[in-house]
Amino acid sequence: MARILITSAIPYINGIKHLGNLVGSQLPADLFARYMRGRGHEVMFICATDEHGTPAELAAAKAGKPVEAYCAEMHEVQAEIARGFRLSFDHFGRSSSQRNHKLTQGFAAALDAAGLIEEVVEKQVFSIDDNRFLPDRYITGTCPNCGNTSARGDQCEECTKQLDPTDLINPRSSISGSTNLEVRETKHLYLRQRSLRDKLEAWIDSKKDWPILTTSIAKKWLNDGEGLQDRGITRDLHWGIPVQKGDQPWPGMEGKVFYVWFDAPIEYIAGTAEWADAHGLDDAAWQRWWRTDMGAEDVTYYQFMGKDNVPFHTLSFPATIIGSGQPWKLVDYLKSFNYLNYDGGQFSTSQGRGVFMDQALSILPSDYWRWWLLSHAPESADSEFTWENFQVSVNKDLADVLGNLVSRVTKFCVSKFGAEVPAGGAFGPQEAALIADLGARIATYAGLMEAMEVRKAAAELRAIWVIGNEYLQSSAPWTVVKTDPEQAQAMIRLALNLIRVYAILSRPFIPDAAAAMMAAMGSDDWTWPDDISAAMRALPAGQGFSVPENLFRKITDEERADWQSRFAGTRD
Ligand code: B3M
Ligand code: ZN
Repeated sequence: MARILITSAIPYINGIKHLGNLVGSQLPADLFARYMRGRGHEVMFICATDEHGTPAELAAAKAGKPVEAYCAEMHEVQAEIARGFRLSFDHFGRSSSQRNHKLTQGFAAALDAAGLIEEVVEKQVFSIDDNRFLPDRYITGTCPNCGNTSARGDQCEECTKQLDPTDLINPRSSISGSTNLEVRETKHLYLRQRSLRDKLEAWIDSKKDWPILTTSIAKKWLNDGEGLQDRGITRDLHWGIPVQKGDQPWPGMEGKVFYVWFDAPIEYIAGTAEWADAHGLDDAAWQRWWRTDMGAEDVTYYQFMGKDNVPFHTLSFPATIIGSGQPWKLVDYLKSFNYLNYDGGQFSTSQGRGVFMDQALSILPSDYWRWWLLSHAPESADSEFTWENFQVSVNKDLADVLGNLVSRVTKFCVSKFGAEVPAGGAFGPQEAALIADLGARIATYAGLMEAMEVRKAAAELRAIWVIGNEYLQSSAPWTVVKTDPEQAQAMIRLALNLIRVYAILSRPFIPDAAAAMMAAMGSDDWTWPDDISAAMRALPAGQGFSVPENLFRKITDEERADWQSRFAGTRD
């Protein structure tokens, strides 16, 4: 049994996320967590809301609420939707927690003690009309790297380049739109990342098995232009973690807070501490996941995120960890995703374009979305959500292939032999061939799941459903029953066992349907079918089963057209 730590990029608190956000981090992380638990490993799966920085302040201001209240409310909203999508976090934390305050201030103190913090009097953009500094997203302008005209002061979402507000061409205030800006002096802490460059490069180079998408982004920003730059890790904002050196004040930094991207990844650690607190456990309980001096040397740590978050996780956060000189766990495998587009354009939170997580759940159960999103995950390239494609996938894969097999087999058995696993006959060559084929395919599927090849794993799972249908097609128990009912019983016994095995295999993708299938088979044995021959004989003859009601329904053309027009515009 291995110990597996999994973190998903923590979503910004500023509103409900769209399906593109979901498929880029939380959902594939959940798939992996569920799979690893299913294989009997000890898993710690952490996510949280990212509550600091300009996104939170701007959204709270727009909602007309104090930022603390706004964050508390939105955290609950996001937590509820995460439950709706069956995201199986061990803990869904908050980056504004006291745990994160303490850890973040502690990291800053350790970095300072290591000589890696520099106090810099820098020039920041000040808005005369807004009477305030405009850090990060408070300022919008043209990206000097790619020309995107709506780049924000912290990063260009188009080309992923990390920016400083003063880098932007034609800058304007995100609050008022004002261009009446001037540059003023203010003192900030800088993390001397440049002096860690060689260590970071050696660490990245040691990750031979990372996806190209991850390493190419990391290397690009490591070697871009003058190379890795020192980064300001504090801001002139009110909301955030106060700048302190551990629990001591930091002279000259009063009234300032840490930069959101400094404290957000630390929340992965803090979230695990919050998990321990929520369960009444001591510090050792979470430290054994994170401190290599406390038992974490045998933990394997996986991170999941969209490509725009990669530079922060391959350079900034590792710089914090390595620079601290303390024995914290570094990520072992970083799985990153391209973007999911929406019906000929982009999903956009700021423009409210696309399907948002709450809207998705209001029209169909989570399994439908989970299946489509995961089986179309934007791994090797960007991918696109279209309603046609969604309808086809759901109707074919879920309703025709999987759902139909389950309902056909159970209904046939009830009508011919009763609602119990039939005892007659024995498996013959056709059954042996299916079992052998299943064994080989399950091994392939497991390999793909372990490698986090999400799309390929989905395709293999679907193929496993298909061979069950093919078996039924060719063995035709509905015909055989007329001449050899004993043999038909053996076929149906096999098929009922197949439903249980499908429940186990499919659970990471479609947990609700899997639970319904397992319950219908009267079983609660989720043991992975390593021994497929035994697994196909697991249900004892005579055991009662039921016909699961409406495992999946089809999406009609009318519904598709309706949703297409309902979600064509922008959200209020
Ligand atoms: N909140 C950006 C995002 O939601 C940011 C991720 C933080 S991960 C530590 O895409
Ligand atoms: Zn750009």
